Amino acid sequence: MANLNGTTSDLRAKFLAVYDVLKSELLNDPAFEWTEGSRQWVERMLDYNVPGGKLNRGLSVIDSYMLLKGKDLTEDEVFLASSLGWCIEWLQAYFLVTDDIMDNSQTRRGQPCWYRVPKVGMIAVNDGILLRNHIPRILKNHFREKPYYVDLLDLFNEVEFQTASGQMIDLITTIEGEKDLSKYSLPLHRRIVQYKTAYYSFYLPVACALLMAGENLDNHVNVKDVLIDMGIYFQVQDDYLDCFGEPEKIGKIGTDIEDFKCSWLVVKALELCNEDQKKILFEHYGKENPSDVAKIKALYHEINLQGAFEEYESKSYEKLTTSIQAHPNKGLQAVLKSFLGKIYKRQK
Ligand code: DMA
Ligand code: MG
Ligand code: MG
Ligand code: MG
Repeated sequence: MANLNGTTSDLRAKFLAVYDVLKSELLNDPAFEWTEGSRQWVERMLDYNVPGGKLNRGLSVIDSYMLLKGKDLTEDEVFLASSLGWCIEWLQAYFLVTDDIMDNSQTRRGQPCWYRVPKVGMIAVNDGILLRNHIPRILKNHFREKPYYVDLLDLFNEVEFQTASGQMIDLITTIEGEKDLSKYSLPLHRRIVQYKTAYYSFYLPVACALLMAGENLDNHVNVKDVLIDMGIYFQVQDDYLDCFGEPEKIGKIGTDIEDFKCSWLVVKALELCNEDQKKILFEHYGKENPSDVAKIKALYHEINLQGAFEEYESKSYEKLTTSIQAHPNKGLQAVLKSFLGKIYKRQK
């Protein structure tokens, strides 16, 4: 059985074994005439980009399905839940490969971003498209006969659309910010992170488990609302770690200040700064130069943004716990609690 804070090492091993099965099916997809070179490229690309993360999203499909069912899973059920978990990890890989290009990032998961690997470069764009195309291939191979197949396809399509739309507003907002930084606000930040992060990272794993359990997603809007709030809290942590996290722990070097991002930190800074401090913010935010970035970081320390974040973190935890306790279904309560336990005060 899984405990409240995650999956047992046994389930983790089973989950990882499913990756090898799915990969080998994709490398032998009969819809393409494979050559040694093309097979090697895709295998290296998958191994580099799909399995190296925390795997929280993928593992939580098995976790959630188990908590919803309330008893141990059959081998077949573990395989199916793992496959859906891997579809989410594939979706994540696709978004990260393209996100790193657009954000001009250096590292991801403790290694160079895929597009920075020699001989990869902009081939990474097509690799992203391939990663995205693998999802319906996996779903077709394993779920075609299931009564919930159409709902599954529809779910992945909808969540992908929401995420891509979130990425779009994350990027075009910086054009407005460059004109007038004071346009950045908490409601704007909330809208960006709800779409770019919350749907695919928090709602999608639980929605997959609900579909496997034969549930109609329309009956679970309140679970969705709590998960979206949790996803927003998760992305605020990501924004915080971009500046204050240790690259060795988070596996990536922050770029939000250079990229003029509407990060939670800059929004909060606009709230806390006096007029003189605001001038520094307006003058140095969004510049490539390390000395500009250093001035912004010094300002963040001066106004104690870390303290403001800690306050936000404990308030969010309280609010989320209250909404979880208000939930009528014990199985779903356990699912939500397990999610919150995994991310509260995370350092990576
Ligand atoms: C992440 O936003 C959102 C998606 C859909 C990848 P981000 O650029 O803040 O992520 P990271 O900090 O991991 O680059
Ligand atoms: Mg990024
Ligand atoms: Mg980004
Ligand atoms: Mg980030």
